[in-house]
Amino acid sequence: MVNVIGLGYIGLPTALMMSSHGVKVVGTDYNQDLVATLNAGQTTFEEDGLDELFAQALDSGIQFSSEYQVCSTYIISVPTPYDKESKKIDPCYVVSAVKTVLDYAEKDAVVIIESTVSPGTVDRYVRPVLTEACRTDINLVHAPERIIPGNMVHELVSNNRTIGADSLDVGKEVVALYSSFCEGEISITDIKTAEMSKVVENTFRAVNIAFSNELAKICRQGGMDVSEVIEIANKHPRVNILNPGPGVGGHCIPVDPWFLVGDYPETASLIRTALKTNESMPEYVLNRTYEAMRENGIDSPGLVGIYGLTYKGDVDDIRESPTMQMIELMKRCLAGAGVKVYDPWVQRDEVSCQVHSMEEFLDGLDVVIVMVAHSQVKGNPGLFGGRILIDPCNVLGNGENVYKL
Ligand code: SAJ
Repeated sequence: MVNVIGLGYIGLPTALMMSSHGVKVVGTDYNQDLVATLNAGQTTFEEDGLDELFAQALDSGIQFSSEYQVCSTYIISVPTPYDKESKKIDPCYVVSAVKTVLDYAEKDAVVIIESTVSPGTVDRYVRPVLTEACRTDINLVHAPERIIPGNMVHELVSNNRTIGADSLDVGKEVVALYSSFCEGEISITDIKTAEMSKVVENTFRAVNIAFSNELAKICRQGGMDVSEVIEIANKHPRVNILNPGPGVGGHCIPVDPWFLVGDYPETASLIRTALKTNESMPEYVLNRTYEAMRENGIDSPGLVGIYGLTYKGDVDDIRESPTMQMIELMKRCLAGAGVKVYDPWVQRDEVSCQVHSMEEFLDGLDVVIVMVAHSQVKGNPGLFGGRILIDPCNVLGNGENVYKL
């Protein structure tokens, strides 16, 4: 039996996937409301294919509880927040989950940490917990996830994976477990290499997005169309530039690379600069908006509409979203004046300037910033009834009233 600890964005789909592939699974979360929702037959967030997977897992007998289980395999997928000042990881949830697991774990149990952690976290914070509890029989493993919100269910099956373990035998045992559903290649390595490679994957993406954001600024200054430049450059067989945008959100790409900057402040200078470039984008977009307003004889700063609260298109997740960063900025610089937000994917109230229908949103607005590329807006500037549109995601297509980055 496998006890999955933490039933959030990663733990829940992983638990469901294992269960629907014949592994006996109990999912545990300390949030009793979440457990009650799952036990009432409902999933807790929207994701393509998740409801179908949930139904299969229920048929296969998955159980949900707020209690840890006595068993021989645990998967820990709890959050790993980071300290916004020091930029270092805060492993408190991982450490506390491991401590509790030790009260239940059978002898020689395998404890798999899926949560993203900075390189060295297991050695520094988790191993001492085992020593203190006299549980050096426990086999620690790091098996970082790689799935992308919006395509999680498919990627869980098809992505390659990494297993970091202290011994090849334990590594192979864990490979066998994940092979129950994973069709990708599974590499076995040591724990620190697994920790590092995960952080490096997200850092690679952050640095490359920063490159495209910097290109957008250069092209604007030099009077060139960045999308066209990138499109042409990408025809080179060894060039693959990502897309500039209004900033980088989500709980991974704007967060994980800071672990390296926090731990290697002198060395990680390129990474620091890249992160700062990405963080500068909401302000850049706002300035571009005010510029467009002035060009059109509209009061600047005046009332601005922001379409999209989530961190990317067609998800309901707002963690670290560029829109939230932009609203914070407007609060600081303009005392929060002049902003209205609407996101068809977010019905719950997240910010005070939020409205819940397109009609209410467009009422009284001259300018809309389309911060998120939800499918609804793709190639569809008409949705906004002729208003001036700022399109940092480059989704609307060309139009007289459409301003690109
Ligand atoms: N973005 C751009 N330009 C691009 C691509 C993305 O500005 O060309 C922005 C998006 O709009 C979004 C942010 O970056 O704000 C991140 O979005 P994403 O879709 O690239 O990635 P995430 O955060 O949803 O998921 C990432 C994935 N990591 C990589 O692609 C290396 C995923 O595989 C990881 O599992 C996940 O982080 C994680 O949990 O670490």
